Amino acid sequence: MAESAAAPIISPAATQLPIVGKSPIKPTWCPGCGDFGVVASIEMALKRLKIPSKDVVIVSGIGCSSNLPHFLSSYGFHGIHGRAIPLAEGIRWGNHGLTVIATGGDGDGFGIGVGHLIHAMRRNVKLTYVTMDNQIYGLTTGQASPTTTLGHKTKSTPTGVIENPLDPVALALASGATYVARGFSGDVKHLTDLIAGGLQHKGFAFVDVFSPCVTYNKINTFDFFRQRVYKLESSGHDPANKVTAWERALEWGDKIPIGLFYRTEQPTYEDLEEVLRAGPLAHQPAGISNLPKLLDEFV
Ligand SMILES: Cc1ncc(C[n+]2csc(CCOP(=O)(O)OP(=O)(O)O)c2C)c(N)n1
Ligand code: SF4
Ligand SMILES: [Mg+2]
Repeated sequence: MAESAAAPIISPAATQLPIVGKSPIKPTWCPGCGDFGVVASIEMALKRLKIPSKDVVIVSGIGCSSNLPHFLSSYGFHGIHGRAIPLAEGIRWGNHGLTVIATGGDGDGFGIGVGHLIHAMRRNVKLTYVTMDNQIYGLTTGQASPTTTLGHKTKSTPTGVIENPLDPVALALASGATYVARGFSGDVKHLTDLIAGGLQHKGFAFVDVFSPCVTYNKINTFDFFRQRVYKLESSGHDPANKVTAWERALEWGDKIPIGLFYRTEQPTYEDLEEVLRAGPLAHQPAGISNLPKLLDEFV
């Protein structure tokens, strides 16, 4: 697939639908790519919550997965590699009346963009971040990513990966995310529930998704996950318990948990920040009201 240049998305039909649906732009993903299940789940979650198209912004970085905002009829911004989160934070702070969803891949979010991600989670900015984690760089044709498993032979690791893979769920728990979930794009109904829960959550909602790259990752396939995943919701896990959330996050092998690991209510960045508390900046008067006083302080 050709790499897209950073550009705002201006689709003629964007926002014409009252509720987010498909855009006129058809996905360019390979047939069978896991990302189809993710875009369908985001669409269904938004439809379920009946959030008007005009109030939804979907932001991304660069990667196959980061093409996602083009394919839905909300507002969107296809940004640059690793910068989905700062874009999403900026949009949210400019107008925190909007529903802001950041999307992207494991390379985008856990490699080049990981610093932004950690700080957004610890700030508890109200965003929903959905990662399409295929454990490979798909767009650049199959190099190892931060979540590629040990020993995996890729174009950039011809003798096998020698670096320990990063665990996105554990990273989110350690960074203070207040909603931490993992889904599988082969189970769209369950994934829709997790994303809808994230959209309703008051704070940073992190949803990591096993979203297989059928072209460049021949190890972590749909079959690999179908044989291993089990649902936390049917295993007695209490998402209010951070200690057991940690225990579940560390499970990897014959059994791999998906579902809601952890959820807690805490004040958001927007609740605590003095200027944002007065309402969305976009609705506040522009300009500096007390310029002489400010100049006195600084000169
Ligand atoms: C600053 C910068 N470095 C590197 C690249 C090349 N690049 C584009 S996408 C990508 C990785 C994409 O992997 P991932 O985020 O996992 O997305 P996927 O294609 O797997 O969905 C890289 C390294 C870039 N576009 N910009
Ligand atoms: S290369 Fe992989 S991630 Fe990219 S569209 Fe194809 S299957 Fe999906
Ligand atoms: Mg990837």
